[in-house]
Amino acid sequence: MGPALPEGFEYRPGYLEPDKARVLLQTLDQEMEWQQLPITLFGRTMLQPRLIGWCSDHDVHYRYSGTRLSPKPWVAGLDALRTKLCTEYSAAFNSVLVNAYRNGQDSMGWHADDEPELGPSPTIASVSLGQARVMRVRPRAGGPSTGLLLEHGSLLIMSGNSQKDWVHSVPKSRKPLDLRINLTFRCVRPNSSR
Ligand SMILES: O=C(O)CCC(=O)C(=O)O
Repeated sequence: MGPALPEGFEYRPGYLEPDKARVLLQTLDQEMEWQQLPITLFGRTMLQPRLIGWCSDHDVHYRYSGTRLSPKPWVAGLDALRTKLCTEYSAAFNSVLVNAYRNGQDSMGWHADDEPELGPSPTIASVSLGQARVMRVRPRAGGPSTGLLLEHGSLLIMSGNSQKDWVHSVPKSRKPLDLRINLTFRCVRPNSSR
């Protein structure tokens, strides 16, 4: 067993049956409308090292990473998964932000999902498909990080103070890694970001 996860993080390996998760990965790879967003760091603008996709209910807009994501129809398979997660976690997920890590060079820097339209203590349901990748989690106030391997078909629930007190990242790897698609189901307050 790995190190204990901080309060507010719950990891469920094998949440999706492996073959179903594989089919979903392939469907999303082909059917998602992928985009690569810019990011400005220290005055330099470059492309973020991953692709993103987005699906939401008709009234959900999200300001994310300097971009305004407008409502996009639910891609096959995601709406059913959203419904299952809403029931199991008594949540009102109305959108999913999808990240595609094409290889070991794709990554996500340290951040918290703390956009105002998610509310003060959001519940985020994060489903991983394909290549297992390590997520690192560390206290916002500083201190050592904990690594968590996010495996094919797994579910990570982040709730409570997980975004207020902690930051997380998916670092690059020198190993040759395959495609990983990560789904983060969120409840964005409707009309909050027009
Ligand atoms: O890819 C992951 O597991 C992390 C995704 C993430 O941190 C995010 O979408 O905010």
